[in-house]
Amino acid sequence: MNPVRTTCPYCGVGCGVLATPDGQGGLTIKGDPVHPANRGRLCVKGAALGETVSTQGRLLTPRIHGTDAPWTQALDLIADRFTDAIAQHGADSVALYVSGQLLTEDYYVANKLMKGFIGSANIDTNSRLCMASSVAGHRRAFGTDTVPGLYEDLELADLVVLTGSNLAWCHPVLHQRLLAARAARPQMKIVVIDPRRTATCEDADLHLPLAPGADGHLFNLLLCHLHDTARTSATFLPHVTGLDAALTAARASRPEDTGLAPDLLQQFLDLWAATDKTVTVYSQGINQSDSGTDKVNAILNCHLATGRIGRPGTGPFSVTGQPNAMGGREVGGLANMLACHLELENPAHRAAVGAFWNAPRMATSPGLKAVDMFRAVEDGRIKALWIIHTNPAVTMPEADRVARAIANCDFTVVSETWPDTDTARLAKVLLPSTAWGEKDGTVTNSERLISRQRAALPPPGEARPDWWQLAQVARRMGFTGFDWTTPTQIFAEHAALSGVAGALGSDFDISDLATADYETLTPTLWPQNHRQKGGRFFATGRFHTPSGRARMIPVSARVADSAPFRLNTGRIRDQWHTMTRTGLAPRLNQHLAEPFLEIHPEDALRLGLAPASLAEVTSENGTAILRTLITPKVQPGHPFAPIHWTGETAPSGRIDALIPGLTDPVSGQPASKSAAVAIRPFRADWFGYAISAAPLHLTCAYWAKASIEGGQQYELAGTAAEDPRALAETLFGAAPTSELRDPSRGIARFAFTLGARLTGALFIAPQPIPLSRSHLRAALTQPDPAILAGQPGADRPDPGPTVCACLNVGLNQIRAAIATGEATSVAAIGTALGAGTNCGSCRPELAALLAQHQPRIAAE
Ligand SMILES: Nc1nc2c(c(=O)[nH]1)N[C@H]1C(S)=C(S)[C@@H](COP(=O)(O)OP(=O)(O)OC[C@H]3O[C@@H](n4cnc5c(=O)[nH]c(N)nc54)[C@H](O)[C@@H]3O)O[C@H]1N2
Ligand SMILES: Nc1nc2c(c(=O)[nH]1)N[C@H]1C(S)=C(S)[C@@H](COP(=O)(O)OP(=O)(O)OC[C@H]3O[C@@H](n4cnc5c(=O)[nH]c(N)nc54)[C@H](O)[C@@H]3O)O[C@H]1N2
Ligand code: SF4
Ligand SMILES: [Mo]
Repeated sequence: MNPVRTTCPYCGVGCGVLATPDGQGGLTIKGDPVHPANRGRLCVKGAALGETVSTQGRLLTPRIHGTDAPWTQALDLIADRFTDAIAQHGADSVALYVSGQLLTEDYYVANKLMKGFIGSANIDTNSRLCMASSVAGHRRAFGTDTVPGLYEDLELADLVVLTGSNLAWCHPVLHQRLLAARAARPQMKIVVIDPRRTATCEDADLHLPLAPGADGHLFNLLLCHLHDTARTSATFLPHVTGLDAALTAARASRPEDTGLAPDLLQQFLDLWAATDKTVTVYSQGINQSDSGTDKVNAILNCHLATGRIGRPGTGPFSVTGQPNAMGGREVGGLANMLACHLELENPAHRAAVGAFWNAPRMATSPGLKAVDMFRAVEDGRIKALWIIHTNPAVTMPEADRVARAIANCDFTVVSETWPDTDTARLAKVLLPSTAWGEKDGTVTNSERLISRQRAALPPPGEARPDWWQLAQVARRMGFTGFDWTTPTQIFAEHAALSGVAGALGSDFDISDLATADYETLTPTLWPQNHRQKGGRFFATGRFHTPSGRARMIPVSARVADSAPFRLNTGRIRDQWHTMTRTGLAPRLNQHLAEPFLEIHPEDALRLGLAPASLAEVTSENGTAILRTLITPKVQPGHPFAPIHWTGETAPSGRIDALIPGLTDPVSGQPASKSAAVAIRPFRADWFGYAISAAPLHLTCAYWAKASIEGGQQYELAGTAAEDPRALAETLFGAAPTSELRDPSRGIARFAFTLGARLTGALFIAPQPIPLSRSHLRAALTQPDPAILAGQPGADRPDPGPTVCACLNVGLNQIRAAIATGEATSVAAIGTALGAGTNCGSCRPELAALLAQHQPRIAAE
């Protein structure tokens, strides 16, 4: 079969993918060699896409109160309930909560329905948790939400500063492009600013472990330094207002506020000042803060003062997280935006969009932002809520409270691909959506490149696209203008509206694409109109403010008050958010398969936390139990935990249960990286590890599940003393076929077989189970008669924890190759073992392993 040219559904790099149906419902995946974002590269998540498209367990029919129902009945019910709520309680009593993972066409329909026809702006999106501070910062400085530069600028720069971005894990292909550019031009420098030592630091020339939250201080000090050393741009400053006020505010920041060693700070200031071709890349370490917008503007101030914007190799660069975070901004999917970068509160803009849509009831004021929206759900102001393509019961701050609010809402609709997500389980009506690989549309990546997603598989069951669901409900509510039969028609309408916006001065004008051939559309940079086709913005110094000049913003930098512990949160390399897709691929579960807490050795010692034990983390919002990972990579007082675990995969590992609903006053974005928490050892009576071909039903205090080849694995711990054999029988519903007990040490091990095939095994001990997971995990597919010994036989060396997920190479194998001198570089590890030679996502870890051994290699 011919490959279908499409785009990866994960991060904002927006890599082109060639997906070839294998004729059995699956897909073979390759990087698209001609896509400009990746030129054939894929990271491990993209490469594993073929392992996530199975329709087993998918939501395949609409459900009303848990019972399958025909589409007509579900759609009529939604239209009736929304119409009733609006009639009785007004337009603001209904809300849509959508996602930066929607396609532009889906997003366009959702926004048109709410803002033009229902007449409320109560549509907000998970981008509020993600990009809102960047949007607000751009609008304050440029007068519009415009990303000025291109990916190419990271390659053309002489200095790339990454702040609050773990690019190696979160935008891996862009990171690889950056490293390849530096390899070709070694004078290029990479600086990472992150309180934590991340995988991205392994390849950096300089790592600034700043005090958490102190970016505002750092960039304020930089602004003062640029001014004091006469590095500001005499030619660009006439295009900028507010320098003096910004400087006055910046003078309040002191070097000690950054927490950086004075010489390190000076090195950074001098390097930035001396390097014209500088790009500053930023992401959630900047945005997710209660001063996120100020942090963004502190960065933009430095680029504006030096005119380092819009020219090749220069500029601030907000890397977007989700595949269509940018498309959502373009259609106006945030509660305080209109469409095509027009302003909701501008009467001329509203009139133009209203006329174009032939809209009966244009929203006139901003709607509720995510945190406030769910508070309004909680207190009953929102009577009907429709959640599409996002899992807020897991990912919103104060997640327990949000989950309760959704459960108690009069009427909740969830459009999903899976029936059992934490949010889907709370819905009154569940609508089955087509998934990636089955649907058609467009997405815009971080550099404004519009790419097609194309269907390679037929829609399973009765699954329908998200745009279709929205349009059907709109029609049933009596609205006109929702008659599209294909996403092509929606895109053409969106592109035509952008022409109206362009005439009003909007930067987002893709009117040339209104008549383009959608089927064959190749990746295209916006804008696309008679004035500008692609390229960069702002080099000429013309901005979208009333004066035409950019605004520098005075930033009074502040950091969160001290607390015993401030919890930092974020992502791991091989998982995507709540793991509903990546969690299905066994190879993506090999790297880190359990919720964990990275904590500094001093803190662990003080708290009495042993390695690999469990820690109980509590905030005023909730509690989590996490595996302790003791590491000097985090600062004392600032532990880190990943966000990916859910009620389905590890109910006590839901991190957002801990995060308060504290938001940035300008953008409304939650401060997700600095929750005040208390930590103590979790006193477990027993620990366990299980593998099982069939899913297990667990009730113990702690469990974490991950899919593996042939079944699943479980980490377990309990607080009530249990008879191990009774526990084994309850869990597996059968008597074990063999067992191994050592009562004096409290150790009990059980195996379950069906004929000659191992169907499960359970290991119980009073301490964390020290056995090799990679060895035990393999037993479901590779028979091992000595499984209960827990150790590989002499003929079967233990590869250790997986480092390279693509080629399945373990830590022990890599360490051995380094120790024997077989491998002295990342490339040599690749030659010897294959590790790092496919997607390259693990190369930073290989470099770190080499660095650990380097002194010894040098000494020998
Ligand atoms: N593997 C993977 N990749 C992803 C995703 C995923 O789920 N998995 N999600 C995608 C999405 S939606 C997003 S938004 C992006 C996010 O991409 P990133 O923003 O790169 O990822 P995070 O891990 O959230 O946070 C980045 C870093 O900010 C640091 N940080 C915390 N506080 C501060 C601070 O005060 N200052 C500074 N300078 N740094 C700080 C953290 O230590 C962390 O290393 O990733 C995208 N890519
Ligand atoms: N503490 C803390 N919290 C955070 C963050 C953090 O760094 N720290 N990061 C925040 C950020 S940046 C983000 S972007 C959010 C992400 O948070 P979410 O968007 O809530 O997480 P996802 O798991 O991506 O949720 C997407 C859902 O859509 C479903 N789905 C998949 N395909 C389709 C489809 O085609 N149609 C429909 N209708 N549904 C589909 C998936 O099964 C899944 O349940 O989390 C935020 N929360
Ligand atoms: S870097 Fe990885 S996750 Fe991001 S778009 Fe490319 S393949 Fe997908
Ligand atoms: Mo995000």
